[in-house]
Amino acid sequence: MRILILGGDGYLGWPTAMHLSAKGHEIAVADNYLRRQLCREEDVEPLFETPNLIQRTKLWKAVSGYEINLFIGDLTQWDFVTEIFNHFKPDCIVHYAEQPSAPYSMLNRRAATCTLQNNLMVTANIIFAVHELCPEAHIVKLGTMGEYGTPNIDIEEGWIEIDHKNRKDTFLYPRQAGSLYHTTKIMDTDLLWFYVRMWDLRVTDLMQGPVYGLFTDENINQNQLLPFFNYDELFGTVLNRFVVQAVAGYPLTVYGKGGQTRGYLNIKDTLNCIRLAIENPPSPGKLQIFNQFTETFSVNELADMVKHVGNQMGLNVKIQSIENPRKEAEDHYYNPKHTGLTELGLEPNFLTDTVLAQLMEFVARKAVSAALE
Ligand code: USQ
Repeated sequence: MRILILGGDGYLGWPTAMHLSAKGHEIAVADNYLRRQLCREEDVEPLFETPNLIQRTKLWKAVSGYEINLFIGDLTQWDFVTEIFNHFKPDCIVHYAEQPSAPYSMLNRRAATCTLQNNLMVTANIIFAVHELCPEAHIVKLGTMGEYGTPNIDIEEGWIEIDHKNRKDTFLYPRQAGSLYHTTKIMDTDLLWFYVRMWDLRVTDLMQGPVYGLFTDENINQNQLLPFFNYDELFGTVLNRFVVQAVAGYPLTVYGKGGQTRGYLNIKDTLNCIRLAIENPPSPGKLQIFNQFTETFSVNELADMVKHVGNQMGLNVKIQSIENPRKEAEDHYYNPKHTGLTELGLEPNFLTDTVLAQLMEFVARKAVSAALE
């Protein structure tokens, strides 16, 4: 298949590009380096430098023999989008091209409008480009479990049947986000669902939880091909952050009571989920939704696991509850369904002590080499 990956420079975009390329698909990536720019502006650089996309695609060619097509530009610009679609003619579009940080989106007006403008304009441009230029193509959109929030009832997989005054109908499961970033993902879902109904698009919306890890089958022993690894309070997701804190001898920053529970997954499983979604497109006029995570943990549980593994490695890991910088429930019911991707064949890579130890050892080696530079 010809697969276009939007946001192909990102934490998930680049590993996805290599994974699908290794499976023999024809891949193109598009990116404007927004994430790199925002990290520089906020002075929150990742743990180690990563090559740019020109360098990454060359390295991948040298390692695998596969070519990845490259488009550098801004997907909020219609001319750039049509240039890519006319040139590459995708069968499938994987849409990661969004400002991905909840705390960044809440920083100030500028960060808020950047998130709104970027996320919604890219989604709108992709919808119009598919409709006008390749109406048969399948859009695989990265949504987030955070669209559902933390309701006091079970979370269904995208849809809920409502029985009201003796009549029944099926609706999108109620959404109630806890950040502007998550709200843009709800708006994306609404836009996609609207145009699925209007134009018979084929869309899969993946409600993903926080991802952890660095290693995939394609970057093993290839440090230059690793994704970004942010550990700061804006772009670092919680487990990656705790791993770096443990290695650095910094107390693990549990926000508030630490009962915040989310559905987590290993980066390897993100790639498998995306591949499974691509291999199982919905029919035209259908919005397919999967909840994309493999196991749930509270922040306290994650901190305890990192402390346990860190202490086994000889680190003296401490946990510290700090005032929660976010407005969120710290103690809540959480029971989301997630059977769709398993039924398609997902075999989860669970969070074990070995997986954590591998990540912590890698981060420790990076810290030593940085100290020697
Ligand atoms: N947390 C801490 N201490 C920290 C950092 C985070 O207790 O030092 C807590 C947060 O308050 C939150 C939980 O850990 O309750 C998860 O936070 P996170 O930063 O790992 O994840 P989040 O901001 O929710 O966003 C991440 C990705 C986002 C994705 C989302 C999936 O950045 O792109 O959509 O995970 S979900 O959380 O299911 O909405």
